[in-house]
Amino acid sequence: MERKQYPQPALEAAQKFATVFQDDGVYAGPLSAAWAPGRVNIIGEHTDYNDGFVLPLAVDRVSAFAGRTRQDQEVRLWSAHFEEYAQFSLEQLPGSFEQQCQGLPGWARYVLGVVAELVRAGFALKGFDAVVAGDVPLGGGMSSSAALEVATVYACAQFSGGQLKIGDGEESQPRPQRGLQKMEVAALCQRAEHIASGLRSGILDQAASCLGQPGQAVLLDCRSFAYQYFPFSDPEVAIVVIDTSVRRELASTAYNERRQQCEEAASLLREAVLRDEPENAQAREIKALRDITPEQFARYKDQLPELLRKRAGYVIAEDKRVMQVVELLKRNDFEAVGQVLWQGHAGLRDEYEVSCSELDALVDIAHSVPGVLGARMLGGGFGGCTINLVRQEAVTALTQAVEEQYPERTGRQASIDICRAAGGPGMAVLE
Ligand code: GAF
Repeated sequence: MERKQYPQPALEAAQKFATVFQDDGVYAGPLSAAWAPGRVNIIGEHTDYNDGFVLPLAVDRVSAFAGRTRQDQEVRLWSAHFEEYAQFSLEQLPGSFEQQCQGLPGWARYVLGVVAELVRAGFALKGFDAVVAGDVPLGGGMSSSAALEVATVYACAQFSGGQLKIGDGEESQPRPQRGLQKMEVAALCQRAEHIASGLRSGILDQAASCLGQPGQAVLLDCRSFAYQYFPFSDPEVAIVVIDTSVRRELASTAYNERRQQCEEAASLLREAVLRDEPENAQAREIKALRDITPEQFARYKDQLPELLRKRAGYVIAEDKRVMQVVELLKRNDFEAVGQVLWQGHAGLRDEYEVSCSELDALVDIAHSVPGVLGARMLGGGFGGCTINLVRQEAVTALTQAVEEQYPERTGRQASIDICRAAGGPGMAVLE
């Protein structure tokens, strides 16, 4: 196979391997690579942990491993980005997770988290040495951590000598023997994220990485895990991601608090509906904000404290926006999709309150540029990036506007990236 078809970070990691690891007779397999992409989310922010809908696509930026299987139970890693080693042992996992985590840098905790969850799920893994490289902006809202987690599963599959297989087909197809289907990979990585970072994240990022298809966005039901692809590759519309350069670890933000507020709002609304309509069988099934119809919300919202009313109002409207965008995509109506994006940002800023002045400045600037169809903050918020749908001929004008106005308004520099909907994870033997 031609090397050039592999993502650049996989090749970079492979090149570095021989310079950072010595072959002292411990290796038991060929030089191999595995990778997984980051994501952007078109619409459906903070709906995933409310059992709602999301519409992401995987991007052409990946996290990658290149390395060799070892004959023992050690995992030794070198991060090309941080230029540091990390090492842990498969022995006594998952029991030794907490203890082994202590000594590890943040990036390696995600790897250990995934490995611990794979061992917990019963897979007989093998030790390996690998270089980790990537081009997903770290902490920039394109899910670098989910890309690393999913790439870890594929690396473990590659280095496990057939002990862990990953299904390539639809979830409805039988899972491979000694293996996982793609959404099982996503769910396992979500659990790893929880234990490695303390973030009670939803399934969005890991699912988007696992399900990536070139030129397609994926509509995912975060409760049933059913998914469906929609083309998202109009040659006249660019997906422009603009990075505020503001970095905040989501675990240290109010992300978990938002999740808790949603759970509380859902439970109060359930009680209110049941009190009023004791015979309503649907009300007994209310488990999350996803189950509250906009009509029910309009009727019962005044029974919520103001803060919870704002939070729940945003989530219920955002779930509706996802379905709206899906309908608009079927008609290829990107103008109207853009309008929905502006509305999504207003909700995230004013009701859900997860934006920040830098994100708002970027969305404002984008709004003033003709040919920008829509923009909004991307991902968890509190920093990171915006996603902008932009007519190709307006990309230069947007770039100029951001370069001129953003530093003046915020004292920071933004970086601008054009992404396209790309494929999901992969693995390969390189020699
Ligand atoms: C972060 C989380 F990890 C996702 O699960 C999701 O909630 C997102 O924020 C907001 O939509 O990326």
